Amino acid sequence: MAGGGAGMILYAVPHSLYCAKTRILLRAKGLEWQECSPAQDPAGFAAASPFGNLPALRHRDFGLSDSEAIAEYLDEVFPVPPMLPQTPEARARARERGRFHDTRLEPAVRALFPRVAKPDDAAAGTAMAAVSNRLAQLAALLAHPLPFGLGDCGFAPTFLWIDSLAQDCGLLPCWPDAVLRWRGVLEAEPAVAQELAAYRPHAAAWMAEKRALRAAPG
Ligand SMILES: N[C@@H](CCC(=O)N[C@@H](CS)C(=O)NCC(=O)O)C(=O)O
Repeated sequence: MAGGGAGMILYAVPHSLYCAKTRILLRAKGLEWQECSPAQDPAGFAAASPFGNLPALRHRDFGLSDSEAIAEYLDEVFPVPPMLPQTPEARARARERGRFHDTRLEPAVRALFPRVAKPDDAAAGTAMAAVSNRLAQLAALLAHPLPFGLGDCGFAPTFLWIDSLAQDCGLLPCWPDAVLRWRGVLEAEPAVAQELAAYRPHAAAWMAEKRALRAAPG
């Protein structure tokens, strides 16, 4: 099996962006994995993720959840290619970028998800302004250049959601030039391009499912 990964199970659901984030790391590492939904293996999922978080991983007899913890684990167990840079400062920057994604940008985007089934122009406007604010902060973080790695994996799926949600609510966020340039480089990474190609139809299916819940115009 190229690059290893024997006995690797990823607990995931198709539309989850954190699961897409973890698959980008698996792809970048050249690892193979089997995918399993929590419903297919509730006991295995509960053992790997006692607090119900997706993604979760089982590697042989070791279970773990949270995309960042999984990424750090995989980078230690399968060190080639490395997904963290060489120096302590650059490694800290990469982690800072990854945490910014998980704790700042993605939660701002997540606030728009309920608006697909239940449109609300004022709430969408407030949420999209918060996304623009986070994108401006990301532009500042990008002033620290880093090789593609662990801290970057969440951004491409989140950018995909920003596009879908913006199209849905008719409000565009403000994309700083530095973020747009970096997005182009990021999406040209083979692991990212492969995952986006696989993930895009699942995100679109989720959008269609939620849009179908909208009350018919009376
Ligand atoms: N910080 C977590 C966030 C993951 C997350 O929000 N996952 C969602 C699916 S995309 C989830 O598990 N939701 C169900 C739950 O938290 O109980 C990570 O990086 O794994």
